[in-house]
Amino acid sequence: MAIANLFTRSAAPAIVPAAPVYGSRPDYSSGAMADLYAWVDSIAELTQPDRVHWVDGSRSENEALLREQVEEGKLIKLNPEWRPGSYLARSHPSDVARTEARTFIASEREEDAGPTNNWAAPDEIRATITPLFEGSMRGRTMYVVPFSMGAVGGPLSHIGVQITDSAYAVTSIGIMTRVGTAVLDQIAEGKPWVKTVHSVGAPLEPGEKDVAWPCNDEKYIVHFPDTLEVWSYGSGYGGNAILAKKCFALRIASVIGRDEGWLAEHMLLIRVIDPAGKAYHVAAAFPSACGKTNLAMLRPTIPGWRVETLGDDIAWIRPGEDGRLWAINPEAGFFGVAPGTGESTNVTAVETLWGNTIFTNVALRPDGDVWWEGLTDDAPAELIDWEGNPWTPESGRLAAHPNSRFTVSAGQCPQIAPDWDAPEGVPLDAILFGGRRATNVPLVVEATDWTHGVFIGSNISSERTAAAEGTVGELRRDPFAMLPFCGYNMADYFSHWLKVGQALRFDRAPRIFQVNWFRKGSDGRFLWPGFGDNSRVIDWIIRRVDGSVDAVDSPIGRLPKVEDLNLDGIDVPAEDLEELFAVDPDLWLQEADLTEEFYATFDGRVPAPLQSELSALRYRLRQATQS
Ligand code: OXD
Ligand code: MN
Repeated sequence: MAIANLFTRSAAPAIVPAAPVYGSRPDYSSGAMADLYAWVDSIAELTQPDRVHWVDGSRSENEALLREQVEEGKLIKLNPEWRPGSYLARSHPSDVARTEARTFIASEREEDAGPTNNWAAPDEIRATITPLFEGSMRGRTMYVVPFSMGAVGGPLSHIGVQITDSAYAVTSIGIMTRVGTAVLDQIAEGKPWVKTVHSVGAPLEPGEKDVAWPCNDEKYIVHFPDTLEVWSYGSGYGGNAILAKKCFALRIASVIGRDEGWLAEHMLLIRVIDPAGKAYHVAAAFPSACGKTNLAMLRPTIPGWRVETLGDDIAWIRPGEDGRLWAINPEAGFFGVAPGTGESTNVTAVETLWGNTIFTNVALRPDGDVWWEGLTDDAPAELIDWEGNPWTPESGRLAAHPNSRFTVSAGQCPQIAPDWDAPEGVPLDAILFGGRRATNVPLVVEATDWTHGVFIGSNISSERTAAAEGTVGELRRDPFAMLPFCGYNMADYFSHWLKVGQALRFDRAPRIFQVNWFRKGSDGRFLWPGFGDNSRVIDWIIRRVDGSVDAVDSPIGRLPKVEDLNLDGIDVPAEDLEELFAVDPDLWLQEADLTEEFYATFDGRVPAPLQSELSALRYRLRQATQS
């Protein structure tokens, strides 16, 4: 098999002094690089691409890849007058979200994957997927993409290499991570790296014309935590194809974190600055498509408060020698949900997306810009919908897919913290757990201590959204918002959280809170305005951290005194406030029964301190029913 480089076919004439061939294999002599070369050769041997391209992360390379995708009809270049440097991709209609049912944890022992993951025996699943990868890149280019999660060389950072046959994935990884030869230098120095392989599973016969979004009906997203590998087949969707993100930075990294004493979390990261100029750091876990990006880019509606964005989806968190928890955002960009992102809901995101953005499955305007539901109050009179069909407001269907996305560099966010990529990260003051709950869960409740906070985290449940396949609206348990992302047994993960807490100084551990912006009244109306007004909840949280405000004990944790919430300038009727904080002991006893059922699925592996939190909760609730 001939493996040439992408641009060798147009190689410069011999009289031009030899310049490095674009996309060629960089020459290192270290033994560690020999391992990388051998691995790349073995994948090329298996997948049989026409060309191998080593990605150097340069601007000119990125531009060439984008240009090529436009020429091939895989990207539509948006009108530079409205959206410079930006593109629209339209996926195959069947490849629009993470495929949790096709996502596997192939740990040696089944109990290490646990009941919340699809487990597969490593040998068996290798035997199943290897034939799928055989020749899967025929007719295509195989890209080798070295990437770093976290600043290259940082103490909390980790590196990996993704092999992929999707240029769309390469250009997306270029936004979402730090790609380039600096990472190869690290590999050459012997730094461990994670191996990730991705194929869209659509080989081309000689002369066969490619389609706009190649993919395969058969999909496998397989993680091998014992050998730190990911193999993804059949999907081009970001969550399945940008392997540095969910696959590595959450599923594999959670396993590395378990073994090394740190946490890989599905959390945004912000710096909150109070009117006196004092800064606090908050991490918050919410299930997919529940407003994480909105909170990450919060514009407080209360005067004097500011928020700086540090990350919108993933945080790597490690106990420091000072007894505090330190966190970084390992990513370099945002892969956010477009619908619902608008001037009134997240003006910061709208400003971030001014250009240099890859949009996927949003609608196209006649003037060559993009649109999605919620960007503006009124829809344009005509659009091309996400499937490429003419659309008008009368069409009676959505113009953008509900899980349509933008991919954009973090550095483009107007309120990004100046030190957002500082290698050592930031010390955490508070951790929030949230979900989308129409009933029962108050606007905010504070855990009494770390163990109670872990108990709350283990009990998060939320109404399903479009970020993954499944029935939207259905209530599902999503502990720590990590249900689809924890790479090992969730009960062991609960124990790990307890253990990390023990490594902290008790007076320096972040305080833990549960929040719910989505509670509805009996008439089906949202009780809380949400968005920028969530700063009022953050304000109370910060004042709790500071010890400047009291709370009221309730059976489920500490609630604000309503008079301590800053409600200046908004009109939330007293009855709504009462409903927002109502705790119905009978309904909570039913929640406790569901917790018991959930814990029982782990065959006795849930740590005893959480079982005893459950008993204590029931005791307090029963007392409350009697009073
Ligand atoms: C995401 C997700 O894309 O959680 O961030 O699905
Ligand atoms: Mn996410």
